[in-house]
Amino acid sequence: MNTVLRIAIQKSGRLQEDSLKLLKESGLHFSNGRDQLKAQARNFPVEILFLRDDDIPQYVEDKVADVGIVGENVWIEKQKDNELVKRLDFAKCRLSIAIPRSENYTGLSFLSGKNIATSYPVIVKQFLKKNNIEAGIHEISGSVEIAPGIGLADAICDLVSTGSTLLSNGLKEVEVVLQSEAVMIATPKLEAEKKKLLDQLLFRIQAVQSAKNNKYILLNCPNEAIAKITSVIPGMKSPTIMPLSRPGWSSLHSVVDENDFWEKIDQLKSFGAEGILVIPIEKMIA
Ligand code: PRT
Ligand code: ZN
Repeated sequence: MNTVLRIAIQKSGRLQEDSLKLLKESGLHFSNGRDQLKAQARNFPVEILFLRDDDIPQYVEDKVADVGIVGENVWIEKQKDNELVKRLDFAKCRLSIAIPRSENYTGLSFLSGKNIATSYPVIVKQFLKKNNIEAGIHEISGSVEIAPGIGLADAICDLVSTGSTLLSNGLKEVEVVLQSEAVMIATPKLEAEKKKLLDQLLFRIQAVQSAKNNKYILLNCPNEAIAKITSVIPGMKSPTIMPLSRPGWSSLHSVVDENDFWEKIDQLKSFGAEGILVIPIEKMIA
């Protein structure tokens, strides 16, 4: 039988769309119906399993799936025998402690002897232990943010992204316990054939991620500015430079990092660059 790499992703929820997108951008073609439990890629030996995110670390440990995509928060909480193979740069959030806005927060010692409601008892316990704080942990599975309001707990520890849930429940964030994003996990000691497939997939994901973080840039500049401009946007090896029909001018093509994009554009303009075009890159292989 041909080897197939089984990848578990969330069936529905915050991770689902970006997980599917990542696999599709990595060139996997498959159809995903609403109530499907699994899908077979048509052009790559991969099978996709659709599961609840909380179950994914266990399935990966049990080798029902070889690889899974979950929030780092879930991965750490479940403490399963999995390896983190790639950070995926989506579903970014933080796991934070929050208390009623009316309370005066005096630092971590505020939590001593208090009751904290959370869906992440393992992570909270580790955090308290590390900081030498003795506090009660009240595990609840959903709507953690209402716990202080109904007298169930003094504080909560829950995921935060914009902070609006805390705000509308009269809470304030006081400690960040963990920064999280979607991660790819794998069973340790994957058999050689599957490891090869995983490496191919990781290579493609890397190309997709690099492309997202970079832009293709074209500009016109006076020839005497080429050296300065090259020092700002050196590109992958070096920029491509082509003469314009207008004497003394060139067209320069390179790649620029998304993160310092605006700062660099300002520099390029000050060096005399004109007619700057910036174009998205679909895949980028160094
Ligand atoms: O059904 P299943 O068990 O598969 O899904 P789920 O309901 O357990 O998880 P889901 O889909 O809600 O979240 C999946 C993963 O998305 C989480 O494990 C995180 O890794 C990631 N993620 C990113 C978030 C958030 N951002 C987030 N904001 N998960 C949950 N939230 C919730 C949070 O719990 C709180 O209720 O959103 C609210 C806070 O958001 P803000 O924007 O108001 O701060
Ligand atoms: Zn879940």
